[in-house]
Order: sequence, then structure tokens, then C-alpha cells
Amino acid sequence: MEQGPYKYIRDGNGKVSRVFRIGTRKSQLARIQTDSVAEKLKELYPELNLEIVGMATLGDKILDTALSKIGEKSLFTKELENALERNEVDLVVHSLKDLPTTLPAGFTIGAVLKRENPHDAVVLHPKHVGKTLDTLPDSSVIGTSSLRRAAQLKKRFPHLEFKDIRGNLNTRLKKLDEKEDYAAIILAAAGLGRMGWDDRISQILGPEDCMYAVGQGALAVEVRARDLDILEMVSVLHHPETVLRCITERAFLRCLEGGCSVPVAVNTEVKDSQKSDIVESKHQHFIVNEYPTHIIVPVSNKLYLTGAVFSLDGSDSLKETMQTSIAADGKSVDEEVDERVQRVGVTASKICGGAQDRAERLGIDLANLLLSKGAKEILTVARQLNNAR
Ligand code: DPM
Repeated sequence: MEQGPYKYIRDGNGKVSRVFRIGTRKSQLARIQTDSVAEKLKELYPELNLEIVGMATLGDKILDTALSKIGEKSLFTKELENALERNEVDLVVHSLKDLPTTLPAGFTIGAVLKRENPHDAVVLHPKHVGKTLDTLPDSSVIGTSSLRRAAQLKKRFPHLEFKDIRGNLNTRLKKLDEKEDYAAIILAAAGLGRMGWDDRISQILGPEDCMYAVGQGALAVEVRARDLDILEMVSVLHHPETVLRCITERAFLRCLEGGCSVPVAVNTEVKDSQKSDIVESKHQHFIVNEYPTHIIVPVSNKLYLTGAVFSLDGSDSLKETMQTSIAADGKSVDEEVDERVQRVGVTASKICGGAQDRAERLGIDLANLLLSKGAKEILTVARQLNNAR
């Protein structure tokens, strides 16, 4: 692919500096997410020239087909990656859960920001306000296109019915409120919160009702893997606990060969997290100098991963929990910034490499445990039935 030049500007004093362009989808949620990352970068690097470039992606154009039927996870990300490759943009902000567990060659996730509420939420039609999934009338229709949500909730709330609903968050809320088609819809609490719609959340679903999607609630910054300066710049946005949780979740999903079109769900927790360590970075050479050169790494902590796979109606499922230590082992803290060191698509060279390895291992071990109990068969049938729908 043709690579264009980087963008530079000259200020009033004749000083030339680089402009960093952030690519975003045009939906309101994508804009809000991108703006929040741009603001954080501005706080950390006040001199930085940032420009936001809005782009419509295929996923935004095909609004009437269920996401799980279109299948491809790269739907929302491909056009943005093309722009990255052509140097039209330098950074792209995504919801981590929309990024495949294996990125195309040449790209990496340079930052995973602090996870917001990872759980799913119930948004009720105004006429049902005060109810819960439990107390909604028999045969109430719940809108969701997520196989993961539908599978878990069908099993747990057999009196309810489930129907696809597509479109961005604004469209979905409108479809809910202005018609009588749905009694409620299920959405990620994090997305609702970012839109300022917390007041529409009538119920947060805990893991006993509905476990969340891999990476849900965390924002990710995707960059060109060869751009070590930009990698270094965005790496200060990494939230270590979120990084380790998301590495284990993504390793789990990758090993199961799941995408956004299979009913796979997780729950992760870090326990005993009183202590933390400041680890000084030896990388002093940021693009502009006065940037923070340390990052906090959690020590003596345990990472718990619960993972599950479901048949489409939830009647068949496998669920297991495993844990590992993510204590910093001192050995491999602060790897060189190296485009080759990626774990499930994430480059986090300032977070203890040993802890990242153990988090990744945990995800693989749990996936293998479920595979040994028949997870592959459950997912194959789910995929076939979904394609035949
Ligand atoms: C993926 C799924 C959905 C999105 C599948 C799933 C939901 C699709 C639907 C992989 N991406 O969760 O099982 O409900 O039809 C998406 C949302 C966010 C990121 C919206 C949402 C915001 C929350 C976040 C769509 N991607 O899930 O309500 O940043 O995690």
C-alpha cells in the first residue's frame, strides 16, 4: 500500500513540528472515546499537535444486518487500519472488544486504558421502568444482537424472548423508546456511561446473570508497530491491571478461535491489590522530553480468569475458573520497546514481561481446559446454527 508523508506544521516562530493524527469512526460513541484519549494525551504532552480525522467504516454503513451475521471482527477496524498504513493517521482509538485477538501484520495495540465498568446493562422501555429482567412480563422481547448475551440470558430468564437489534447506540435507544418492539435492550454499561446515559441503566448484570465480552469496557490505541516513538508516547496511557486482565482474556479467546460471532464470555479479577511498585523506566528519550518516565506495575497479585462458552440457547455450556500470580518477578521489567514483542496484539514494554507471559499462559491454559471438555464442539454447532439463521 502507498505510504504518504507524515504531517508537519510551522508555528509563528518558524519552528516545525509533527502533527499526530487520530483516526476515528464517525459515530458519537467513537468520537467521545477518541476525544477522551486525545485529552489524556494533551494533559501528558501539552506541546503535542493533535488532529482528529473522522472516517465512515463498513460497519457503520451496513446497519441492518446483525453483527454476528456479518461475522468479521475487522468490520469496524479495517478502513481505519488502511488509513494507518497509508500514514493518513498515526493513532486509532477503538473499543478493545472490537479488535481481533490477532491484528494484521504491522499493527499493534500501544495502549490499553483503564477499564470502565465491564458489565452489561439493561435499558428498559419507559413503560417498564421499575422492572428487572426477572419481573418483566412473560414473552417480553429483549433486543440484542450479541450471541453471548442472548445465550446467557435465554438460559437464565426463560420467560423472555430475544430479537436482533442493530445500529449505533443512538439508533438503538431510539428504536427502543419510539416503538413497541422491545421491552428492553442490553448494552455495555461502559458505552452508555461514555454517552452520558447512565440514568437509562436500570440494572447492571453481574457474572451470575451475564458474563462480559473479552476486552469489554477498555479503550485501546492502535498504532503502526514500527513507529517506536509513537509506541513510546502512547505507552504511558497503559493501565497495568487492565492490560494483564485483557491479555488473559484475549489469549483465552484466541485459543478458542472465537471472534465476535461466537458465544464466549469472561470475568477477570485481580485480588490482593494493596501494594504497587513504581518501576523507573530507563527510556528517557521521548519524542518531547518532559514526559513521565515511570509506570506503576502491580506486584504480589493474583489474576483470576473465569471463561465460558455457550450453545446459542444457553442450554449447553462450559465454564471454569483458573488463577495465576502476576507479581512482578524483577527479571523482565521494562523490556526494550520492540515491535516484535507483542502479546495477543498488545505491546506493553513497561509492564513486567513475566507477569504478561503468565497472564497470557493463564488464558491459554483455561481455553485448553475447556477444549478438553468439548468447547470446540459447542462453538462449532453455535457457528453453524448462527450461519443458517
Ligand atoms: C462486540 C459485540 C458488540 C459490540 C458482541 C458482544 C455488541 C453487539 C450487539 C464484539 N462489539 O458484546 O457480545 O449488542 O449487537 C460494541 C459496544 C461497545 C464496543 C456496544 C455494546 C462499547 C463498550 C466497550 C459493539 N463495541 O456492547 O453495547 O467499549 O466495551
